[in-house]
Amino acid sequence: MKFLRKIMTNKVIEASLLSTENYYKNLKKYQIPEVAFLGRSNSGKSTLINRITERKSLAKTSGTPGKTQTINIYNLRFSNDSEIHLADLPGYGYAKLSHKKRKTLQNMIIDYLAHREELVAAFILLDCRRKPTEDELELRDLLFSSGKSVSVVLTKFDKLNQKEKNQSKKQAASLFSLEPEDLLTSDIKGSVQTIVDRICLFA
Ligand SMILES: Nc1nc2c(ncn2[C@@H]2O[C@H](COP(=O)(O)OP(=O)(O)OP(=O)(O)O)[C@@H](O)[C@H]2O)c(=O)[nH]1
Ligand SMILES: [Mg+2]
Repeated sequence: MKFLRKIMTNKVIEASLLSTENYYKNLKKYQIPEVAFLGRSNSGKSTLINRITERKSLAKTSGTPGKTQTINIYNLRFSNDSEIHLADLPGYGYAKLSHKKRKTLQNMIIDYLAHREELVAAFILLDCRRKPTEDELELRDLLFSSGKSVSVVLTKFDKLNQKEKNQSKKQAASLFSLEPEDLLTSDIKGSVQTIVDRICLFA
């Protein structure tokens, strides 16, 4: 059983930044499937990219929201030799940016979701400590109407006790019409293998 689990477990063996653009139309077209990390600013998108690729600073992270302001596409190769592109997107709706900048970033995400043909699956990252905002619900609706596969990742799970973890899962499951066991979780140190395996499904 242990052996079986081992051969079914995928690892990212190569990861590199492929392109950085501020408009979806400037993104090159590829024959490789793409998955995207979305969510509000500071939800932990760039941090999770570093975790799953086991790189310290492949994606730039910051304690201050609004760090990622471009679409950054990474190329990942797995131990089973499959390949996928992973897009790190800016935060959706960060109130402290100027109205103009916020609109520009929101439109960048809306256009990307509507037109990126390579996109096969979206991962929405939710900070498990926070009640979902209007912006996050708007993003959820955009994802649902994109027709792509949607996975939910509750981030910063290390910040909650067991009771809060259960409550947070229940709340997110109901918002996304999922069962609590369908949700993915991540924390600063624990394993992110289930997330790697979920991404690998689309490669
Ligand atoms: N404790 C804890 N902190 C986390 C976790 N994930 C991210 N953080 C912290 O949250 C902050 C924001 O992380 P980022 O990865 O930059 O967030 P982002 O979603 O890429 O933010 P934007 O680029 O602004 O959209 C950083 O200070 C991270 O160290 C986690 O699982 N646990
Ligand atoms: Mg970021």
